[in-house]
Amino acid sequence: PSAILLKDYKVPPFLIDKTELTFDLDETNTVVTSHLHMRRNPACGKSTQPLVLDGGEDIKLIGVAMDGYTLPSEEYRLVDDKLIITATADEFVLTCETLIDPQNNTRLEGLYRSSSMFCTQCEAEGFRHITYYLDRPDVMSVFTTTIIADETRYPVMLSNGNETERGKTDEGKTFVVWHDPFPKPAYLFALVAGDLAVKNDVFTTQSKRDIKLQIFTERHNIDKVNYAMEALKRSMRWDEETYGREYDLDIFMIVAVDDFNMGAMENKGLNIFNSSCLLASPETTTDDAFLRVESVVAHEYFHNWSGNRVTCRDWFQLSLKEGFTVFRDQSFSSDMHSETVKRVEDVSFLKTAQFAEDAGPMAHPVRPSSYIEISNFYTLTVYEKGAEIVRMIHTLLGEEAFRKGSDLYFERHDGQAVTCDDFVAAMQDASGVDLTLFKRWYSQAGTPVVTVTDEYDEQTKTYRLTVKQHTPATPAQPTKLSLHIPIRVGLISEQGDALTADFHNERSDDFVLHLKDNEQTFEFTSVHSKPIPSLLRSFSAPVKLHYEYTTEQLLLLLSCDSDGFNRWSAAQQLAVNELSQLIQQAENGDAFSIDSNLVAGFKALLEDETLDPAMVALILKLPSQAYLSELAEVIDPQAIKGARHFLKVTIANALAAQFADVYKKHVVMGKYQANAQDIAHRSLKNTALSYWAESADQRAQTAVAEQFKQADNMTDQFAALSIAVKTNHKSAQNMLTAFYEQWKAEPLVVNKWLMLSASQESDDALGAVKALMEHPSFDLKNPNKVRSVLGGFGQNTSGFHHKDGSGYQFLADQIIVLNKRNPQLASRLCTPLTRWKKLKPELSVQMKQQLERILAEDLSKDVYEVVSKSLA
Ligand code: B3K
Ligand code: ZN
Repeated sequence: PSAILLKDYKVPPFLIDKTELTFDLDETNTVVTSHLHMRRNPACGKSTQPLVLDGGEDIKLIGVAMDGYTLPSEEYRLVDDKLIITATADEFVLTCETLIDPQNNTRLEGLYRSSSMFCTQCEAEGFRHITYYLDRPDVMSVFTTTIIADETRYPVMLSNGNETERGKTDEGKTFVVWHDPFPKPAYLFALVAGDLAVKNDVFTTQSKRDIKLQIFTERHNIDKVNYAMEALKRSMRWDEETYGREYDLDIFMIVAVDDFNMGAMENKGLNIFNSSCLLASPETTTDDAFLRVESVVAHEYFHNWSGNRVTCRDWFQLSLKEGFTVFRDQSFSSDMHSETVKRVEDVSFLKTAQFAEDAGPMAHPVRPSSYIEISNFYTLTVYEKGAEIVRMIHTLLGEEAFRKGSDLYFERHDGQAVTCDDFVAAMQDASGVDLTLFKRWYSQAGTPVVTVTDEYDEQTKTYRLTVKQHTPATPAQPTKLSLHIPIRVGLISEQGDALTADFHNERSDDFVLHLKDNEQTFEFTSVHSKPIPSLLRSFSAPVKLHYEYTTEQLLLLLSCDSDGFNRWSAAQQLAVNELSQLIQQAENGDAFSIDSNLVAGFKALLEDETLDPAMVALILKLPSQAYLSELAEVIDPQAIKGARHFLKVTIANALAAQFADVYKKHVVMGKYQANAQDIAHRSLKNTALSYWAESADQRAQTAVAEQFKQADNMTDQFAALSIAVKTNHKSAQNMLTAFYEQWKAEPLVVNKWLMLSASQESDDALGAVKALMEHPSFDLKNPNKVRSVLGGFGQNTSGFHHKDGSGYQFLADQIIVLNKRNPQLASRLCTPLTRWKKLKPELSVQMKQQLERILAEDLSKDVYEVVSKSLA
């Protein structure tokens, strides 16, 4: 397979003004008829280029006609899934009839079946699996869609826009016509048909238009959509208030489906969701999952402006819509709950997973310059680092100018397919802030390392920060340029108070430094005592920061920094420092020993009742196995696991009484609510329990078992179950069995059970996982189930990282099976194997062997790209 390059972009030779589609739905033989009103693109001048339409190996062309004239077979060609017509007029209507098989579409791209319904997924290039088309985002067309089906089995038939007509065909089937007045690329097309239940609501916009809101699910799930509906209305209000964006159509629909490759999809007026990102009820859904539902509902809704009204010129620009929309959904969640908690969670995720991607074989810029399969570029870099770029622009411009910039962007480009450069240009033009140098963030891959040193001159009361930057080489980018990095800094006295200074004619204790060169010194004057710098406040740039803090300084920042994010960051650094020592001891085969500084810090936190419980819970969470792996030069999974366990037990035993006390104090009374306050208390309570249960205090074991039995909500029940499994509670096995029996009729809960069971460490962890894949609840067609089991197994250190390589071999086997069935899913499952170079040598060779074994297969583009780049 060959690579597609950004530099080869050319405007489309043809445009499609109108697209008329008819679907005669049938499980295995759906006939799709398209009428495409086409003309040559005036931007190409006088051209005679042939018409080349995208298709797929899984669609069968029945016939093609031009202006009603059926083309004989010598007047068109089918080459590499493309339909080529050499001679065309300047303007014409092309009619195509194709035959597709939704029932056997296991790729879950194009039109497919999930349970008893029909649904679609067209981003990025799924539409070509429905009919021949110019399947690229810069071809925007007005769609009219007719759906024909048997009404008794498919009473609900939906597509984008408004329903304009409904009636009976001559054969007694029902037809429904949908018209979407907004021109859109094919990737935003959607169709749903099924016997679905609906929840209705209304949202009144700022200009007093009533929008009909509808959420559709299979009948047994309709009692679980209230939270999503409320979240949708909050999102609509927030986008009006924060960005001045009002919804455009008169109806907005969401449909939940069980089989879905991603979280959700922003199809115009008809979002389609993985049911795991939409359904929620206190009994079956954890706090984290409630928050995820809220943020995904918001994310997809926000795409209506940042994605649909203004879309991408080509797929290299994916972050134009994704980075911006993630930034928007993060800001929304931050406004709905706690700003600091949200920031800590997002940054923690970025530093764990995106930094690892940036350091691995698939590292790519936020705007990639080449790809083999675009599905592989729906990455943490495009999404999360992309959002950080928008956040940095927000920091550089300030709230007000940023809003002017976004207003200008939407006004200038409404109805267009544009580039990341266009976005930055609007921000620059509206604010007057020069972003020329800043734009390198879009084209340069890798995580910059920022190293800070400082000096204080007692005599002149001058404080200097010297800041250096360096970005390590990444595949295909051996040399790196310096970036424009906004570094927010605060100064704190040795007593823990804010310390003011003069800097660039401003007296403050909080500044944004603009690092642009490889090395720069920033001078602060009239600084009355020696400061401790609070660096990179609220994580003002996605970089790795190095500054030689002493333990005392970190403890001071932990207790006194006015920036909540940096208090967390200080605690993380303290924990990382201690864990690094322990990991070293494990690797050397030494007995663990530590004089933990965390104990004193944590004790103070646990005893201070004035603190935000959510923050305390976050600070108490030790750096994860995955984050410590990212930090490691060479990963020794067993050593990391052992070190974390030792530190946790040490802290647990030292502070058992405090954890028991906090556990009891933060029990939430009354009816379950997924609001910030209650979530915070549950989070602290369950974090305390996770420590207490590691201590020698037997009462903790009773508390775990009691909570599991008594809990009236999934957050508490699942927390107790997870703690029991992770601490080898004597009833862990019984609890797992009881949990399955209680919830076997709820697939989303069963997924959690599958994941936890697969992560359970044991001597025969692999055997246990194989048994799970034979379990009646497992289903290879359902990506959520596959991800639960294989994702859980990936966290199973003794099973996945078994020294005989059997864990890696097993994962490779699954990838090989799924490669044909569902290439997108298979490709994502490769991620753990792409880290092979960083593993300790005896594991590294085993992983590499499995990658080589996969590469020897007949591979989809998706899997081929990831595996071949990993071995390069
Ligand atoms: N835009 C979709 C992603 C579709 C991915 C297809 N491979 C979800 C989102 O970011 O909102
Ligand atoms: Zn998105």
